[in-house]
Amino acid sequence: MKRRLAVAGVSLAVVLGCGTLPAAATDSAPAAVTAAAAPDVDVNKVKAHLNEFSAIAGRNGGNRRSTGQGYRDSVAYVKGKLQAAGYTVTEQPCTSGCTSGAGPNLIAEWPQGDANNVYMFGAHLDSVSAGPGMNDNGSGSAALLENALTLAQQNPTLRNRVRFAWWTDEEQGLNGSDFYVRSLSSTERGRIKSYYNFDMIASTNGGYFINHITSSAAAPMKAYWDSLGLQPEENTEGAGRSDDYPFEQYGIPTSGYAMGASARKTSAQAAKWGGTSGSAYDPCYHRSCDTLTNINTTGLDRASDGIAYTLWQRAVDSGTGTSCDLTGAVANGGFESGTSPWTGTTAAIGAHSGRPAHSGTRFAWLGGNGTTGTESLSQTVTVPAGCTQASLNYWLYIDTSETGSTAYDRFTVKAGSTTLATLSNANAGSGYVQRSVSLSAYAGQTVTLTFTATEDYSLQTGFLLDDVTLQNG
Ligand code: DTR
Ligand code: ZN
Ligand code: ZN
Repeated sequence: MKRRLAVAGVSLAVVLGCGTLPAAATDSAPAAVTAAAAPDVDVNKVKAHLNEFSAIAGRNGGNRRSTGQGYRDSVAYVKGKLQAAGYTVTEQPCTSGCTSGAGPNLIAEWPQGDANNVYMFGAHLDSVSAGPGMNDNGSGSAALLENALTLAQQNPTLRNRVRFAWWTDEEQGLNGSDFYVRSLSSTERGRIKSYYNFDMIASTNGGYFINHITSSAAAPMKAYWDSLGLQPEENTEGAGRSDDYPFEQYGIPTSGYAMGASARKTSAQAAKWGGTSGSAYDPCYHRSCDTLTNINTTGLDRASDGIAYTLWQRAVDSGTGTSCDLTGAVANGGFESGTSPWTGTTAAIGAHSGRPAHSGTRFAWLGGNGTTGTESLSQTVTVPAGCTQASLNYWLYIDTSETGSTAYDRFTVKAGSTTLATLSNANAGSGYVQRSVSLSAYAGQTVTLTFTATEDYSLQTGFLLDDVTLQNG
């Protein structure tokens, strides 16, 4: 049970954009120049990179583990290809948290587009010691490399910045990517609008899995696989187990493709995707048989093309000349600097004993009174016209004394009078969870965002809100 608030009802209003209609909604505007279509990524070229990784493992004791020469040779191969294509490439030694002797991360950025809006695409380049790691994770590494080379070759005008990463020491605990994210300043982290991960994208008995499939970051990944009729599912098996996790923990929206590891295909999945139900998605997961024959070429092709689709959607100039900068669109979203400009139940904002903030020391504690009432916080925000992928991200800790799955106490997120999300005591957990709703429909508009907690007469549910931001993607 929390403290009682003196003031009931806080609402948050956000104003989006500058009042212009999107081009599609007007017939008086000249036809927008549409973005160049995403290219087809040649799966044979992706497989040629896999052949190189296989040969490298063959020369180095049969693996590409992070501490071995097979890993360092893999780095040299990827780096050489990227540099020849015109990339600025950085080897980042992992100086803390990595296994002793692990080789570096490799980071490559295409030097075009808005450096304040970075879309990152990453894959781990190390294998386990047991084998050459062709599906895990030659597949993601090779698909990413061929995408980077295709981008350089096509050289479209970029609206946003594209950065690629090949991570070290993933197999020992996501160490290379964790080091990278920890090493960034908060300003640099804030520039990364989404991170896309590719780990095991050619499993021979695989499925079509997408990380955070309903998020706005995942939208282009899902749209591409939907267009192929693949009926993708959430990547539950891989949740928290690959290099997207450190980014997620810092509040950066993440998604990615995967085809699965040691978990077994269900009969429903075999019915829609083919393959063998009751068998592992990758029967050679972490084994010596994860060789060139352990590659699903069809899956690899579909993932490679979906990466290109996503990259083009996120970064290639749409030709409309509009840009999107959402920096500071939500003011005081972390509640660290007083209550302004929030309106409503501003007494909910503060450092409260007994419950933590998600970051910093202050947060908004809505509800939690165990008595009938409504509390809300509002702020008005503007979504610039160029922000056609805007999402409202927030961290919410639902803490309840209710039991069971009946919704008694509710939390809503509204834009104007439209309810974008409804949660309740039935969604309670043991800590903060990042949630997001799309505000893409509000590009070019000003809108009031309102977070509201409504409780019934007994058994408290507290809705702890922190780190509210607007992001592109
Ligand atoms: N990071 C993977 C672990 C993993 C486990 N399940 C999945 C499913 C989909 C992708 C990855 C994973 C590894 O490198 O072993
Ligand atoms: Zn992996
Ligand atoms: Zn692995």
